Amino acid sequence: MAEETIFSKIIRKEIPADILYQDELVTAFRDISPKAPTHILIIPNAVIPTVNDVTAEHEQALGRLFTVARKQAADAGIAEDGYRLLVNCNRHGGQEVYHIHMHLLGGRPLGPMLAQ
Ligand code: DGP
Repeated sequence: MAEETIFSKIIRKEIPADILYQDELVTAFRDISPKAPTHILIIPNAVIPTVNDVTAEHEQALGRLFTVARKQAADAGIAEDGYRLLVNCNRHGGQEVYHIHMHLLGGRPLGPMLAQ
């Protein structure tokens, strides 16, 4: 069993978070430290630590991250202008929380994909 993180507590509503959407597979909530006017995290409810741990079993939940991202972007009014979906993996990717998550960022021009 993969180790739980603070995100499992958010999924179970044991700690506060601004949850925008939840179903049996995924949860979407606002990032505590937003890097853009819209910054939403979309996560599977099951603990998958990193992209390196993904298997075919996870395809349904991970596919849903995209359908929820599309809907959240539309609801936030940023679909037309555009946005960025980002998944960090391990140290070089800058991953801080070891429960796989998709960042939905938008609401302003985001600039080049990488700082350098
Ligand atoms: P990453 O670097 O890809 O692992 O991003 C982790 C993100 O999770 C980071 O943008 C901040 C966010 N985050 C960390 N702890 C919490 C929390 O307790 N609540 C919420 N809403 N976001 C959190």
